[in-house]
Amino acid sequence: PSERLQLKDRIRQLLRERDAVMVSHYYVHPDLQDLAEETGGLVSDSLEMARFGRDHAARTLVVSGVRFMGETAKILSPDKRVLMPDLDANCSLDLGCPVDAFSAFCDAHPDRTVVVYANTSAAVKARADWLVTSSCALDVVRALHAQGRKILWGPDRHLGDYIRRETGADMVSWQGACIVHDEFKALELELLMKDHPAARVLVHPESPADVVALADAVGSTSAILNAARQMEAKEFIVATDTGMLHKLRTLNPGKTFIEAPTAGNGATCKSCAHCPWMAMNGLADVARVLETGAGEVQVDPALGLRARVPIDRMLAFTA
Ligand code: CIZ
Ligand code: SF4
Repeated sequence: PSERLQLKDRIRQLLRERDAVMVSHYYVHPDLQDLAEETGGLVSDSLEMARFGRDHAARTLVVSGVRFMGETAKILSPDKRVLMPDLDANCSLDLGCPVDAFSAFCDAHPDRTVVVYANTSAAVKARADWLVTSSCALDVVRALHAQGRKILWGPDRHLGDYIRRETGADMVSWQGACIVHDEFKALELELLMKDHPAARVLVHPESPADVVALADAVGSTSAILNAARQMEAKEFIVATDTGMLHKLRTLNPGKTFIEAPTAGNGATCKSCAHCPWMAMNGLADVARVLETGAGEVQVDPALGLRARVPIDRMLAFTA
């Protein structure tokens, strides 16, 4: 523990010396979430992380999360230095949506408006008309559908299916999945609900449809936080990355939060409800990259300019 406290103090000092600010995702280790807040930074979802980084005066951003979040920060702030604790922290949605194959899919549907999820590479964003995160996806697609547009969606198939069911939009979808949310299991969830009949069920829409169908509230990390705060219940079952439990518990001291069940157990599940890439972010890494300048995110400037167009559209839509 004393080593942890020393590291935290060292990072506080480095942030001041290097004119840097920390932004952390809800799914990273609690230490990185708390430190971001204690030092004037932010812990949030990818949409608010991107906006905060763009608007903050610091010349260096330390982004604790996964690769696409660092890239998005760099695209919005090309003149700032963006550091990540581990540049290998990726995402199964990003990895499962290579730009060449995705572009061919878009080319095969020239009549469709291309809407992509934030969890994609800069190159895939550059191919898109719209970028969305799970907190604004429904509203953006609803607006496009109202204008009579047909949608090409990617890469998360469960989120795409959910948006189609909710909006009635005409959508074709890339077939990617998040290895964390894809593993939540409806049958096991129903059994857990029987053991906790008063519990409310909160589900992220990257989860399979039969899990979403059992939810009392479906939505992004920020929507899940709001639902937990507003609902009267004392107990909640949560189907999203377990990193989220830290914020849920600190903001709701009188309430109990239970992890939704995934396939298998520690020996057999792939992610066990915690993203292995988010878990690559640590205090020692933050200190190291601030110290040495390693872990700097690079995005080709011309590509960044093209990728910025759909991101700016989203930020203006949600302003
Ligand atoms: O699952 C993710 O990576 C999420 C929820 C990203 C985000 O939009 O914050
Ligand atoms: Fe990607 Fe899923 Fe990890 Fe989020 S939790 S970064 S969607 S693999």
